[in-house]
Formats: sequence, C-alpha cells, structure tokens
Amino acid sequence: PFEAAIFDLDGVIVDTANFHYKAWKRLAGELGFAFSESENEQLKGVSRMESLDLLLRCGGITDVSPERREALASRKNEWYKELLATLTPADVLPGVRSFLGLLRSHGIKTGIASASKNAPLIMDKVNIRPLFDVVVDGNSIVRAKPDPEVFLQAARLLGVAPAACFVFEDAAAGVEGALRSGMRVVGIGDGRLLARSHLAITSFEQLEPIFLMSHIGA
Ligand code: B16
Ligand code: MG
Repeated sequence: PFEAAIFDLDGVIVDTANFHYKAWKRLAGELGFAFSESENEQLKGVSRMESLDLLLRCGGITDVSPERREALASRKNEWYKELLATLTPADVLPGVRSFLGLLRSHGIKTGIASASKNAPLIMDKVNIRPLFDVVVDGNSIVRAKPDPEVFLQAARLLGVAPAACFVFEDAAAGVEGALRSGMRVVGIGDGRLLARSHLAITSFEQLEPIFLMSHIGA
C-alpha cells in the first residue's frame, strides 16, 4: 500500500524552474551565447555545479578554472535569489496545498526531496514547510539526481519502505533517480519529457479524484 508522498520542490511545488532558466540564460548572455528553453531541460533537477558544466558545454566554453567555475555559479545564484525574493505564498502551484491537505488527512506522510541548496529559503517564502513531515535538500545530500540518494534519505526519515512511496517530479533526472530508488513516480509537466514515469499529469488538480478513487474507493 501507498504510505508516503515525496515531492520535488522546483517545478513541482513552486515554479522556480522558470527562475533557474532566467538566471542561467542571463549568465549565458554575459558569456556571449544564447541558451534555449529546450537546452535548459537537461539542467532541471541537476545540481548547481553540474548545471553550470552543462551550460558551459552548450556555449562551447572549455578550460574553466575551479575558481572561475565557483564565481560563475555564485553569480548565477545571486540573480536566482533576486528572483526568489519576489516569491509569496500565492506562488505555490495550483492544487498543491489542497492535494497535500488531502494526503495528510488520509494519514499519508509527506516529504520534500530537492537538489536545491535554496530549498529552506523557498519553503519559507511560500510558507509551505508545515505541510511536510521531512525535508531533504541539496544541503544534506552528497550525490545529485539521478542518483537515488535524496529519495532514499527522505523515505528513511519518514520510516517508510521505498516501495510504499510515490514521488512527484518535473525533471527527467528526478524521475530517473526516483525509479532507481524503487519508488513509483508521477511526472508533472510535459509528458514527453517524463516518458519513464508511471503516470504523467499537468497539475495536481487532476490528481485528487484519482487519489480518492484508488485510495478510498470513493
Ligand atoms: P540550487 P529540485 C533543483 O531543484 C533544480 O531543479 C535544478 O535546476 C537546480 O540546479 C538544483 O535544484 C540546485 O539548485 O542552485 O538552488 O542549489 O527540482 O530538485 O527541487
Ligand atoms: Mg524539479
């Protein structure tokens, strides 16, 4: 049976995936190359430094010193944080609060599994922390998605076996990591990008009737 729901943060709870794209695009612009939304797709769910390496590869930039890499990544993060400063509780994506409330009212445990080091800041800005039993983010993991570490750590903290967890993810790397951890995966967003998920939806509003039908036979 299904005992816990584990959520990615960026692009699932709040649309910060778009902020990441804006900040990376700005960095690419400064470095003198264009960066498209489809190129950005491979950065989703991936750690900050790996994202930078992918971006530099798109621009054909090689031989960057470790100091320069750090400087570029923190530059991007400063722009990203300027965008985060505009977040309010109204920016939680449609249906999310209501779906979390429904899960909790049925005794399902809830967790966050995010690659982001900014996760605590984001969760405070949109005031969503009280709806989660555990939070695992980029500050507490060693290996980034598609490694299963972040999902397995969330399940362990929740005290639930991976096979009894559902994961909600918007990125291919995250879907892959969740599958490797032995969990079931619901993809949020473009179904083609999430071809490996067990079910693909565009919004949590679609999920409430499905949950009620399967969980309580209503
Ligand atoms: P930060 P998620 C991920 O968060 C983002 O999808 C990814 O684009 C980002 O590079 C990564 O967090 C690291 O974020 O720079 O804030 O530490 O989708 O796993 O919640
Ligand atoms: Mg995401």
